[in-house]
Amino acid sequence: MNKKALITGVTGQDGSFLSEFLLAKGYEVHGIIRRSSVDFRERIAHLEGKPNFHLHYADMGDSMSLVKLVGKVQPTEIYNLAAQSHVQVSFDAPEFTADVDAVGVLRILEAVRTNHLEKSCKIYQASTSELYGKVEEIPQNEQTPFHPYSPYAVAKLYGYWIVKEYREAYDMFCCSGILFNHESERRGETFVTRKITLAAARIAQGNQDCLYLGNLDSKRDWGYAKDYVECMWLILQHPTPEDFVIATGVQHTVREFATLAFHYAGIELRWEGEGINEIGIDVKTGRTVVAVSEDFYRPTDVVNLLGDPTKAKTELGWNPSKTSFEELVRLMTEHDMAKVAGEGVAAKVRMNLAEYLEKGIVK
Ligand code: NAP
Ligand code: G4F
Repeated sequence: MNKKALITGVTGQDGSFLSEFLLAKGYEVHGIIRRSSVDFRERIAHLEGKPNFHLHYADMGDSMSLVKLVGKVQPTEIYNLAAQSHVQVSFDAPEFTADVDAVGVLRILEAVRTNHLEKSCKIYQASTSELYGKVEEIPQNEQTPFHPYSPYAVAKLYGYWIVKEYREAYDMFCCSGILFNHESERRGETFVTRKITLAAARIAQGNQDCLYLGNLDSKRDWGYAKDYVECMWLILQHPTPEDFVIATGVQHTVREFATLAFHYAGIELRWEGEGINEIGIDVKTGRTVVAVSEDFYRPTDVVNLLGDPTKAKTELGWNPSKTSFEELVRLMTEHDMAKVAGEGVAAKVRMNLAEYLEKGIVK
């Protein structure tokens, strides 16, 4: 049978890497996009026009669009990655987050049932380590109790349980990957890692003075997104539908991430002070280049995530140490150093052009 994947959230970080991965495996890939006033599809622009890559308008909040699309595509695998995925934003838009991240999962499951594809279509649900929230044990594995600690996590908890319920009630092949944080050069710019690597690059090149962060003590198990999408696929190739923790088993603080990113950008940091008064100083110039702002504190913050990937390692044969923390920070920082340098050149060209037009040197 031809392998046909439908990816919700195809424009996101994971959706773009997963599309590349599945196309390389010979899949026909279909992705859901939604209407926006600016068509910003940077992460998948290089895939558009490929014969096996197709985009369709639909929305996780619109059942009818999902039912019609699933019926039209007749996928053999669905990867449900679409979500309002920013934890801090979920405190400001909790209802929207619940609609997309919780009820959206139900809509996908029902779209499969409505089209009578329960026995031919496997479903992967993008679950999250945020379910462990105010953690009850360290490290966290498939048996660790959940304690969601944000509107995002509560919505994702519904997604997790409804997937389990449909698996048991209707014998569907649907599973959750409980993924710990995974980052890349394609990570959204308001997540802490990308915010840091971009700022380190801008500060190193004289385009920004200071980076403002929230909780520097927060600990995360950070992996590389490109390695993690392979696991999403492996979960659906497993003989039985099961849930898996996907993590590296290594933990670092936000402060450690920042120290290393600035190092790769050519700036050595020294930390002084505590809490809201903590600052990161450029050892060479004595300038404060990192400071703490309450604006980035959360009403409840998840501060100690560390995953135990033993089950994924032994049952899926997945390698959690493919990309080390150091390599991840280096590749993201190097990418952003080049991006910022490119922006500088483009700005200079625009300035020169404006000047030449004004002086009539070019018309
Ligand atoms: P991301 O970059 O924020 O991408 C989210 C995707 O969801 C985007 O394509 C977005 O489309 C789409 N989307 C949002 N609302 C939608 C709606 N109403 N209808 C249709 N599409 C909608 O997220 P990511 O980092 O790739 O993460 C992928 C999934 O894994 C998410 O479900 C996230 O919650 C989960 N997860 C991520 C991590 C991580 O560390 N990255 C860890 C655990 C779980 P637009 O481009 O149009 O906004
Ligand atoms: O990068 P973050 O925003 O990621 P967070 O909250 O862990 O969520 C990400 O990973 C989850 C998996 O565990 C996914 F489910 C979710 O979709 C998303 O991809 O924040 C990481 C930590 C937090 O503790 C936060 O308080 O960094 C801390 N932090 C400190 N300063 C900051 C900042 N976070 C952000 N976004 N911005 C800051 O300035």
